[in-house]
Amino acid sequence: MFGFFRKKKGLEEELRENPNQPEKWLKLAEESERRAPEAVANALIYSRGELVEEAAKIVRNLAIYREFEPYTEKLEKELGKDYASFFKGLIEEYKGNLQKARNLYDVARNSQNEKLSFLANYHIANLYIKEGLYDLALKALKEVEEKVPENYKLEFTVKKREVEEKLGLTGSKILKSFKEGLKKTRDALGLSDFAGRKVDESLFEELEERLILADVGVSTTLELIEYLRNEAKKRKIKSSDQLLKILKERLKELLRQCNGELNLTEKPSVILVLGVNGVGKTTTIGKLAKQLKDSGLSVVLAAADTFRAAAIEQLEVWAERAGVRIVKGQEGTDPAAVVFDAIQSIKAKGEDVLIVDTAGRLHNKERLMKEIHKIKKVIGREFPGQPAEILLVLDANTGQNAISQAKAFKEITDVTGIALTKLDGTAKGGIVVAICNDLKIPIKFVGVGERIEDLRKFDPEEFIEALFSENENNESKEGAPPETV
Ligand SMILES: Nc1nc2c(ncn2[C@@H]2O[C@H](COP(=O)(O)OP(=O)(O)O)[C@@H](O)[C@H]2O)c(=O)[nH]1
Ligand SMILES: [Mg+2]
Repeated sequence: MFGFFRKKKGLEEELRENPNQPEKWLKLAEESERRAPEAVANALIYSRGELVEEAAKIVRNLAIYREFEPYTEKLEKELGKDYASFFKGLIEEYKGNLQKARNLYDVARNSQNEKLSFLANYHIANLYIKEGLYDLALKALKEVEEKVPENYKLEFTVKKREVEEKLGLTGSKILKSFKEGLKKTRDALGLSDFAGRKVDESLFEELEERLILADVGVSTTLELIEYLRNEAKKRKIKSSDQLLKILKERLKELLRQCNGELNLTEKPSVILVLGVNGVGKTTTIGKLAKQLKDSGLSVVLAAADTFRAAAIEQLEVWAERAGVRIVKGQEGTDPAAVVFDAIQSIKAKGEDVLIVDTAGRLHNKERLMKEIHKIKKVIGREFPGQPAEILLVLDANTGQNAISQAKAFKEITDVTGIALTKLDGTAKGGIVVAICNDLKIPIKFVGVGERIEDLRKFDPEEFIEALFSENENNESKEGAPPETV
């Protein structure tokens, strides 16, 4: 303990005496959030730009974009326009000025330094993704595919796969089942009943009822209706079709705040999966393992739900289906010990991702809290900064109860994302909106069935489109090959 503090103080002193130690500046940036902006700039300058990937990662991970801004001038003076432009680009992207960011990255992509040129290109691809220009994104990603630095490999592979999925190059079958899966919620909402009506008090009342029926939640529903009333008055809306359009846009806007990507920036990355019994943790882990594996990553599962032998066996079945390695212990073993073993074996084999299954006995909160904290401590000790993801699994069928569960888990630990399962066949799909609005936790995945391919990255746009789409009577025919013309 004391040794640690001495070491930290020593680092700052050492750098004061001899600042020409770029790696140590990086270390300081990681240790002291307050000094991070200055330390990152110095790491870059003293390494003559060699540490650009590491520096960019710290600026992103610590979200020190704004604090870093004053240092871009110094970068320009010391390292030239290329480097300064890249970091200015990061800052503009963060502020949402995408066009400005792209112009800045464009300057940096011509740099002589391969790493800087890669990063600039990679960020340009990211901008295309943000703007929904997936074909351009894929082209940009392919251009730099040969030059991906080691510590970007994970992120790069996942990103490329996502873009390919968006372009329908993979997984188009899954897209269909997502829309099918939401059928009951769509029926509960019954938005098609509102078509072609005039906007009056009874319309608002009925709409309110339907939203609550679909589990959008009382407070969120009231907010939405209030918003619609105001907009209707302000924009003099007369027809229900226009009103529904406004509702749709509003819902998309709301859900966009909860859009989040799986954080896999480090190698290895650890994903800790939490949630009460029966919500679908093990199933979700199996599906996720398969997806990550298909995108080229090596994945290991840790069976830290040691409460029941069946739970371990079940994870084994999923590991086999996904074709990934599993680390397990006997029933009743200390879960943290299983995690420790998994970590040791990953260190030895150099694998990419560890997913930890846990037991979710929320009725014994004290004990669960202890267990989770112990697991987290073991992970953090071996892999500093991990787990990168604490994924909470919630069952859409439980409706408003899912919200209480999330609140209980939030009290126990930080939750970085939600996987919402069983959206297929539930009429309570509106819970997505309630979760987003009430909890403000990113929804990273939705489960739409029991098969290994039935896990989707949550996409607000797609979700709302599916809710508002018409039910097709010939849905079953959709899978048939297209008729030739
Ligand atoms: N329909 C449907 N069932 C699911 C989904 N995810 C999980 N399940 C089912 O939910 C049940 C409990 O899942 P399990 O993974 O064992 O939950 P755990 O106790 O949290 O690990 C199993 O029967 C799964 O097949 C989903 O997205 N859709
Ligand atoms: Mg389980």
